[in-house]
Amino acid sequence: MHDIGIIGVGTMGGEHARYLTRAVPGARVAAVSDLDPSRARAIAAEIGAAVVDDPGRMIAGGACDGIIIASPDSTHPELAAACLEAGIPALVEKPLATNPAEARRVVEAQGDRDLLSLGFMRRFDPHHVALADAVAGGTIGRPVLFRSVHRNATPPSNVTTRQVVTASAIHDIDAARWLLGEFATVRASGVPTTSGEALDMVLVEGRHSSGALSSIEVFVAASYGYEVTAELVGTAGTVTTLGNAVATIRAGGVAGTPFPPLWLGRFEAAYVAELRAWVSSLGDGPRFPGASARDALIDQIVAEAVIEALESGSTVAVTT
Ligand code: ISE
Repeated sequence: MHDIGIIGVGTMGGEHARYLTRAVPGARVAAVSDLDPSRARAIAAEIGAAVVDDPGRMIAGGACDGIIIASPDSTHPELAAACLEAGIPALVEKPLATNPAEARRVVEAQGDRDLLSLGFMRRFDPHHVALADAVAGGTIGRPVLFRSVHRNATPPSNVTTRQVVTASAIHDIDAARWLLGEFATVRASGVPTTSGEALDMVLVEGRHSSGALSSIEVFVAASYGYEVTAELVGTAGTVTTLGNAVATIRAGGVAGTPFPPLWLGRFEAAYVAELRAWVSSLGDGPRFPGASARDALIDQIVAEAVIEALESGSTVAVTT
């Protein structure tokens, strides 16, 4: 049984605590920490864990076999570095950092150790795995286009264009790299659709080193619900993810399928699979099959190129 500590038990960290408690054999949440002590106490009481006020003490205390970092994005590099210092494995929620320089410092501090795993859960999403399987099986021929649609119902309060890219679009960037290989260049454009100045609707066009293309739409103020779909177009066919509805509702003269308000409703299976794979990797277990810290660094570099492309209106080369 592995004892896990969770730093940050807000929306994402709180769900990780519940997933670990009810759906991940071989692990239990031993301790939680949060900047809001009442939030930490509430989740601790719900799942039966201890509250540790100081995340540094949780990391260095030696009582946990692994740490999940689900605190605000800006805290990820420092906490990941603390886990490296303590030699304790960590599952770091994306992104690793909010800029490439900070991400690079963490990757360099890790060296050739394999302590950090990154929470790009689409690599465990059954829908996206079906796309990867089609490529691996040669079903669609040579993949030439990845198309991703990523819509949030409402943006985080005071969202910035940088956050739209580094906190949201970075998922699609990682999925595109995972499916088609490295980016060579990106172009991007965007529009503000709400009262703020942030470009909350962003379109990214990527060209990969293989010659394949990516087309990514990220719209964080879509209003109607949370929706993520993806498609791979190949020389012999296409593979497209299906919606995650389990039924069509007919009422009031219309028929439709409900959309979840948040990403948790769409990606629960992905998160549980990701947590099971990470817990299995602890101790003498097999290597975590998901994204590595180096993947997260390259994702961050591509995200920075997208931000530069949005600002300049030019095609930006991706140099890793
Ligand atoms: C959020 O942090 C996530 O990781 C979700 O998967 C993503 O869809 C959302 O845009 C982010 O804000």
